Amino acid sequence: MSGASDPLSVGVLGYGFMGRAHANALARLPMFFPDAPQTERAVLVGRDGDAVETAASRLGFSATATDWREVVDEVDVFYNLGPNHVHADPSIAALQADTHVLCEKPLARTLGEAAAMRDAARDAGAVAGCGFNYRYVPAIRLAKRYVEDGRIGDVRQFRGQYLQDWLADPDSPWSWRLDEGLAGSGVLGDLGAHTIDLARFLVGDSAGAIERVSGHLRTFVEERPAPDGEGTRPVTVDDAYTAQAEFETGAVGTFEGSRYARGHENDHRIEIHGSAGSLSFSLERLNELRYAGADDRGYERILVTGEDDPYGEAWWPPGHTLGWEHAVVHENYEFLRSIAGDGAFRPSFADGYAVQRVLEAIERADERGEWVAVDEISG
Ligand code: 4PW
Repeated sequence: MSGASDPLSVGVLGYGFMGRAHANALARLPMFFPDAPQTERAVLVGRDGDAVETAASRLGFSATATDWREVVDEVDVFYNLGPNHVHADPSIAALQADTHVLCEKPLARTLGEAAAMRDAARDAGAVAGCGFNYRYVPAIRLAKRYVEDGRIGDVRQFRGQYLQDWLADPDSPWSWRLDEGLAGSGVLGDLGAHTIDLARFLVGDSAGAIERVSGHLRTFVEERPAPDGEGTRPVTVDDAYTAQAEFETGAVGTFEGSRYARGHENDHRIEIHGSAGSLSFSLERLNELRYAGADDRGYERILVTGEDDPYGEAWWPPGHTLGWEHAVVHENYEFLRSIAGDGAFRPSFADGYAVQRVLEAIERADERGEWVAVDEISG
């Protein structure tokens, strides 16, 4: 590990989509957020030695490893960007060595694993963050500001949909995301976790906790072509889910997710309706927030790229839009700042656990065909 004034050494497990997103964020930080703690992309971890070497040279890591056990107590910070089935053990081992951890979402496959991770984080002298990156989209942060400033009034309704289309073709190949043992759940954990996290983030302070939920999960295609072209493999998770929710104040919620929604490649939509106004956001137009106040005849479109908007000063002149990857840069910035002692990082492992509890309640509600109280769920 490095000394007090050295850059933080970062070990990263995974070099797929999330590995690239976070390596990009670490590379961008010194250019756009000069007050961010310095980091060194020290070790990239993956099972395939040749592939990890190639990825490391492209993503700017100085060393590689094929076993996370050799890495978690050798670095200052460990990014767990692997598939869901490798979230728990490496993250817990890192926290036991007081290594800071950023783990991708959903926190774990099961509530039991999530509870063990939350406990390890509680007992560690290290920061533990869960990768709900959409909290760091500027328009989402502005939405939170609007809720806090009372521009929505009393929150009455939260509506969240996360829609994708990459499984609409029944010949799309099988992957780990379609296996319950590897992923935990399907669309519910992969996309629904983001929606539930945003519900907690945006209206949790005003509408309170999610108290009870209904649940409906469906698998449309039961088997898919094996990735190696040899036969098929079973799909053991949901392709789509819907759920209703009730918050502590009596506010109502609806959550929906699908990887089967043709016409929506990656669209996370949020609407909040309150006694004084409404907010509307779509990830397909992530630079915009729409707001309707009590006296407005419709929504006003706010371009969230001004200097006073969240993170606006760090990037381009007003009106020069941002993309998906910028939220990951902001997430890394806040996470590293909290390691340097500048405030507690949220979403924490406790937040990841709280989301997992709602996911579990939705699954139970589906199995039982009735509403389930979230505080009945433990693990
Ligand atoms: O976390 C999510 C992923 O698992 C992402 O934000 C989008 O959906 C992209 O891939 C999946």
